[in-house]
Amino acid sequence: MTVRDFQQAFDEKIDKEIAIEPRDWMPDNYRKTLIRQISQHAHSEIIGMLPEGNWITRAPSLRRKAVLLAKVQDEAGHGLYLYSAAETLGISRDEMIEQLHSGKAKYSSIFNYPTTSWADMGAIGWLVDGAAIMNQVALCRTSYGPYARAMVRICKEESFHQRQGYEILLNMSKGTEIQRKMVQESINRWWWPSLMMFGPTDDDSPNTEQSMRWRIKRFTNDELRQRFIDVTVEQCKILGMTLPDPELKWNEERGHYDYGPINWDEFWNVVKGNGPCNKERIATRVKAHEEGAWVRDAALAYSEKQKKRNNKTDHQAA
Ligand code: FAQ
Repeated sequence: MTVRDFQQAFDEKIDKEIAIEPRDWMPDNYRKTLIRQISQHAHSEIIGMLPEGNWITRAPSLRRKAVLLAKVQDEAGHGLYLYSAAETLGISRDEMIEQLHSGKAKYSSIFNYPTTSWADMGAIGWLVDGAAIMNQVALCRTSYGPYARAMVRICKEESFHQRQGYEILLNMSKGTEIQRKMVQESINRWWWPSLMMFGPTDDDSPNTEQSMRWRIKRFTNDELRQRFIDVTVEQCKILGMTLPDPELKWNEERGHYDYGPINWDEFWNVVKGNGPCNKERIATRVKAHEEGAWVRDAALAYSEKQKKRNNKTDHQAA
C-alpha cells in the first residue's frame, strides 16, 4: 500500500466515525496534534490538583474534607488515564513531564489563579468542572479511540465534581450574610477565567479548523463557551447570585445569551506564564516530582525483582 492508500483508509474511517486506534496508520500531524492536546489535558488535571489541594487541611467539616480529598484524587487518576492515552501515540511519560516542568507544554490557564476562600472550592466545582465537562462530553466522541474511552470515565467523575461544588455554594447561599458575600465574591473572580478555559475565539484559534476536520474536536471553542454560558446563567439564578457581566442578556433571535467582551490580554498573559500563580504551580509540581524520585526508584526495583523471580520460575517449570 502507498501513503496515499493509507491516507485514504484513514480519511474513510474519520468520515464513517470509526475510531482510529494506536496501531492504525495516521498522518504525522494528526499524531502530533493529539500528543499536544492529550498531554496538555493530562498536565491540566495534575496541576489542577494544586489549587484545591491547598484547602484539604482547611475544609470546614469531616464530610467536606473527605469529599474534597476524593475529588483531588480523582483528578490524579484522570491525569494518569490521559498520560497513558498519550503514550499510545509514541511519546514517553518522562518526555511529557519534562515538557511540563520546562514550560514547553501548556496546561489550562484556569489553574494559575489563587484559591483564597472556602467558597472557591464551590466555585471551582461548579464553574471550572462545569466548563471542563462541557468540553469533555464532546471529547467522548473524539476520533482517537484511547482518548475517547478515557473521556467516558472522566466525565462520569467530573459530573460528581460539578455537583459537589454546586452543593457547597447552594448551602452557603442559604447561610449567613457573610457566607452569601463569600459566594458572590468567589463567583466574581472565577467567572471570566472559566470562560477563558474554552480557549481563544474561533477567529483566533489556529488549531480548531484542522482539529474539527479530523474530528478530534467536535465543537469549536466559541460554540462550547456559548453552551456553557447558557446553562450556567440559569443555575446561577437558583443560587440567588449574579454573574459579573452587565452585558449578559437573553437574545431571543439567537436563542442564546449575549455576553460582554472577554479580556484576551489577560488570557494570553496567563498562557505565557505570567498569571498570578504560574511560577508557584510549576515550582510545587517540580518539587513534588523530585521528592517522589525514591518512590519511582523503589517501584522500578520491585518490578525488576518480580521479573527476575518470574523468569526463574518459568525456567524451572521448563
Ligand atoms: N489554557 O488553537 P487553540 C480540567 C492554547 S479540564 C492554556 O484553540 P486547541 C478538569 C492552546 O493549547 C481543563 N492554553 O487550541 C479539572 C494552543 O496552544 P498550542 C483542561 C490554552 O487545542 C477541573 C493555543 O492556545 N481541558 O482541568 C487554553 O485547538 C477542576 C491556541 O488555541 C482540556 O485540556 C487554555 N484555557 O483548543 C481538573 C480539554 N486554551 O498548544 C482539576 C482538552 C487554548 O498550540 C480541577 N483540550 N490554549 O501551543 C481541548 O479541548 C483544547 O486543547 C482546547 C484548546 C479547547 C483547550
